[in-house]
Amino acid sequence: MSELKHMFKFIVTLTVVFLQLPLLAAPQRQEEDNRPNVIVIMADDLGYGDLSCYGADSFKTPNIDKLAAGGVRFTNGYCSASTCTPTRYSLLTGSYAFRKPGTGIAPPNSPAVIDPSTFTLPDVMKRAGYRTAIVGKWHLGLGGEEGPDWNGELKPGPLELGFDSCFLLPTTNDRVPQVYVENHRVLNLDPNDPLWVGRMKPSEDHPTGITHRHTLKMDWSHGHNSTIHNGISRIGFYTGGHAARFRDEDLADKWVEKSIEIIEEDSEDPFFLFFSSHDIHVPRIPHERFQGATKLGFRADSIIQFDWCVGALVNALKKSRKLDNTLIIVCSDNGPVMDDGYKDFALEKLGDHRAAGPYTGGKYSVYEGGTRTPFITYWKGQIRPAVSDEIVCTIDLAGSLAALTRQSLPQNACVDSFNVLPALLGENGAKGRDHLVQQNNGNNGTYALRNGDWKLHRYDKKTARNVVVEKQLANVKVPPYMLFNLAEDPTESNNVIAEYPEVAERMKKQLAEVIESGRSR
Ligand code: NG6
Ligand code: CA
Repeated sequence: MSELKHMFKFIVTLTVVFLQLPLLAAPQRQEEDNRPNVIVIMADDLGYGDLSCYGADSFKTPNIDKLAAGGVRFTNGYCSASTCTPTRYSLLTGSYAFRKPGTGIAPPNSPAVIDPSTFTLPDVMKRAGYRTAIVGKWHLGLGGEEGPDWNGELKPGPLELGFDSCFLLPTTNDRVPQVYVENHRVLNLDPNDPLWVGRMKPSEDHPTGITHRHTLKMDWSHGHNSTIHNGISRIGFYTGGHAARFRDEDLADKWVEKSIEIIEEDSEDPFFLFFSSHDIHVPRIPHERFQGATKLGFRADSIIQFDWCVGALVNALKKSRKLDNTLIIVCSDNGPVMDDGYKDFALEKLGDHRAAGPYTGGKYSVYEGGTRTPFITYWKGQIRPAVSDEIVCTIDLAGSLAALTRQSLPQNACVDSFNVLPALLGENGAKGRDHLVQQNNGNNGTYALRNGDWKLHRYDKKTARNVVVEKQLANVKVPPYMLFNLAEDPTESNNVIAEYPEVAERMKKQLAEVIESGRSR
């Protein structure tokens, strides 16, 4: 080899090494200081059409609209399931919930659904040096196999999954018990009044939504007729823990108060906050100051309350001069539902409002209304305002925030989480997902696969809870497969499986592959 050739090779090698240096090096202090704070704001049961920036015109959601107008508003943003526990499981693990048994709607005494050995979204952020916190709804179980030790240490839970701190609604607001959990303990629990939680009526004379129905401030319509607290009967039974019990009306204020503490904390490290609102899940009991805010009853009043929370977080960021350095993501855990067990007249007072926007179905279904939900990203000065049609999903936050913090995911972790960061940041020409699997609840064999404009439904059972959101929940007969073209038929009304057998075969195969291969990344 000639001298010149040697020299050339040397220069090329040197250049390659230099180009890779930033990728190989451990995060430098200087780089760390550029890491933005990240707040994931997840609403509960908020539908595609439930915000004025997504077309609602029966009421206004000015605070979220402001983020949408100054950030990216996604028209193809999804959560991964049409119920809470599996969506939250996927958000935190970056894996489809159908891969793991026991990821359906968690009962009050559910043990921790996510194994502490799992590499999670908060682990991603912690590894990048973030302070990590969750405030609000958990609904992913607490404790080992025996379930939660309500009077002792509640672990494993968020702190064993990468969160430095947690302030929780441990189950759902309609499931017992109505107490806060701070880190490993029920807050304000008096040891002389221990908390008992169970599935069976604890004594003959224990008042329930059935025996004391006349005393209720909000009547139930199905389920929700067990222990009464705050004039509302719930799913499941409990006794004791009186000093620890909250008022439903105060939940939103509490989430905001606790989140502001995280935002305002004086620290060199950025924070990752999962603001997990209980709004607008039943029982919908907004604070008195929001009751009557709309003409649509407590369901929409709770949307106004949620919007207020978003505004309060943004104000806190402004006040502490952190707004320019914070990526905010607004999303939902599943689509809308009208009557989810309480008589709050959501349907009767609905008027022209369409909670799922133009889509069919809602909570519990794999029609678009079940999982296509509001999805907004905002980062002042960094994200240029846009409306994006790219497909993005809450399951992608682990992969995308790993990219944001210049990390790669471990090979066997977050197996379904794609890096869609450029799309989330609204970069020109950036692509989202090319396909996405949706599911309803747990691993019960109801799936949908979206690929481009095509959507395949797959039902391994003969019936599914597929309902139009404005109607009462119903199990309906379903065929094993249906095929829709979302571009021509966004309401999934016209099953074209007979007309496009090749498309159907291709999609069936792709869906089976995603399910059987154990990973899609
Ligand atoms: C259902 C409840 C519903 C709601 C849902 C979970 C009845 C009849 N229905 O079983 O009210 O709590 O579970 O909602 O009890 S989720 O948004 O947390 O997934
Ligand atoms: Ca939900």
